[in-house]
Amino acid sequence: MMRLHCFCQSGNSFKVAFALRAMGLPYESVHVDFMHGQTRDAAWRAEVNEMGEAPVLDDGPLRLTQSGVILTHLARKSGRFGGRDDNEQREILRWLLFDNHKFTSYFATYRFMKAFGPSAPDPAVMAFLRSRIDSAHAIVNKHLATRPFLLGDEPTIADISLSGYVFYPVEESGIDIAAAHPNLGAWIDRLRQIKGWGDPYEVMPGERIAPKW
Ligand SMILES: N[C@@H](CCC(=O)N[C@@H](CS)C(=O)NCC(=O)O)C(=O)O
Repeated sequence: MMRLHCFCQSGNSFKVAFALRAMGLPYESVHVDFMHGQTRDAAWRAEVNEMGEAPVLDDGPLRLTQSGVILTHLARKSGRFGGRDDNEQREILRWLLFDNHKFTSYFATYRFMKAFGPSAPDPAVMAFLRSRIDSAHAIVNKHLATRPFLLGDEPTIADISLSGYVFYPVEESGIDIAAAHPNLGAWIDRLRQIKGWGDPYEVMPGERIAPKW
């Protein structure tokens, strides 16, 4: 049985949980106590992930980190959501890189600082992040104006990757993605229809925390 090291606030982990469920691959969750510093612990880094991050997926002898690597592994393993040919696989990689650099990363940082950070966030930092988020969202919104999913008619792990944080409550980030970007809103609704989709707080372990700032 595969083991997913994750916690419920982690959209990067949700990408993997969503993929496993959509692909029909059985797995068990291992809670990472991120909120109490487990990923900063030297022993955890030595044993589980030197990069100090969730998600981590154990698949037999393989211990995989980086959601993009894990999603690619799962698509190959299941034969699903991985693109039909070399061109589609390159296109998926292009979106995974864009997601990790711009679409997920700025939003995840903004949301974490606003909802779960140890002190009230610096407005100048938040304004910078917000401009980067709005720009990334606008790019994907434009792309989705002419197709239901990133590569066309069918969802792939590119969609699953970009969707890591879009299902969390608006009050955590204060950013209503669907209201600002209707094509993203319609895409989010389509992703919710995929068999296996579940709310991040229901499919991953850990204690739910009310947004702080
Ligand atoms: N690019 C990584 C990002 C993973 C990541 O940033 N995970 C967060 C939790 S959602 C984390 O563990 N952050 C720890 C840190 O930044 O120190 C991936 O896609 O797996």
